[in-house]
Amino acid sequence: MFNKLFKKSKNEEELTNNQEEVITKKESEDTNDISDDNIEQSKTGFFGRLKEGLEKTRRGISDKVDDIIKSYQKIDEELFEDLEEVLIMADVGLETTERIIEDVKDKVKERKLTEASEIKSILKEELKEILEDVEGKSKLNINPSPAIILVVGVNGVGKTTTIGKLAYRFREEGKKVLLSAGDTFRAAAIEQLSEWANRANVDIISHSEGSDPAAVIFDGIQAAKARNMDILICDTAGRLHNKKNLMNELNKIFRIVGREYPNATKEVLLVVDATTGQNAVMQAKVFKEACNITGIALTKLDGTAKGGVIFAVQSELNVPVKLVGVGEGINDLQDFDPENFVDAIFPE
Ligand SMILES: Nc1nc2c(ncn2[C@@H]2O[C@H](COP(=O)(O)OP(=O)(O)OP(=O)(O)O)[C@@H](O)[C@H]2O)c(=O)[nH]1
Ligand SMILES: [Mg+2]
Repeated sequence: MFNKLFKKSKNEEELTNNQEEVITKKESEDTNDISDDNIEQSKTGFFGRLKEGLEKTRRGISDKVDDIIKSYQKIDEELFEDLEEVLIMADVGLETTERIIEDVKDKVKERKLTEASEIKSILKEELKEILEDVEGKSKLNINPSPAIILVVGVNGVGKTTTIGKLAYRFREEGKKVLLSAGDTFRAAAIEQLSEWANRANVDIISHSEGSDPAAVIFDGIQAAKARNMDILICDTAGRLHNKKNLMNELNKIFRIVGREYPNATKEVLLVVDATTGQNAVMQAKVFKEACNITGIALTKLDGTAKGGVIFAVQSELNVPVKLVGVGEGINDLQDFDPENFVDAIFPE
């Protein structure tokens, strides 16, 4: 399926030239941080962590909805206008907000509701419905093995961190995981991924700074095959000279994957940063045009009031959000669960 997306490249034959493969076996003594995280994790639990992470978004949506309910006794047009404002302020986006308000109005009419206090549960129901629209598709494509996950997104959104968290999780599940340092744009990017490989106690394939990213992915695939890996996770650069370069480079990588790993289960995971609000939606649209994105990881939901952007991402792009990042720790990545997500924003 990747091949359809690719434009022609002349350099594929050069891929194995000039490569300096560095394979690092990780030491298991570097796991102190991880154990601390585990202790923390078991104290708060997954839902608790999600709730904690969504604190600001909750205040921006749920608390404001409570204020509206208090100031209106009966449901009327002005109440809907206030509700609309709350959603827009929470970065739900104009198009998605309008859809939500229309649907809430319909439900209110159908059920002949008149009391303002009844609005909250209707809104909650509607928000869940929007997020569940692509339900069933929200699991990462990693079965059957072998699988390859290509992680893409603009610079700074959390790609490398998300890879580190995923690698740790898969390894904890007993899977054989290999990383490939396809962001060769900066030496620091390679080092950062190596650190994560260390923490997650998995191997990494990397070349030196400035080398051909597609060549690193090529070597990653050969190593994954030779070592019978379950999952190969590939980092990519988000910081290139311009958008065209970035997309050409990604297409070249996709071509290599299509050619060298045709039977692997494939996931193209776009990482977007919730703190950028509507910009995240714009980025997702640009990437969706250029590559066959199969899932989205929405990071940095902790510490932002813009968590409402998830509704816009999901409803405007029709690409499932599969993962949510709620912190910088190794355990702060969760499978996206619409029901839990809305319950965390609207606690009882
Ligand atoms: N609070 C919070 N910070 C996060 C989360 N995910 C990533 N970060 C932080 O975001 C910053 C950038 O993350 P990276 O993983 O380096 O992002 P990247 O997309 O690989 O960036 P480039 O390699 O520059 O393209 C780091 O400081 C991470 O710790 C998250 O879910 N929550
Ligand atoms: Mg990175």
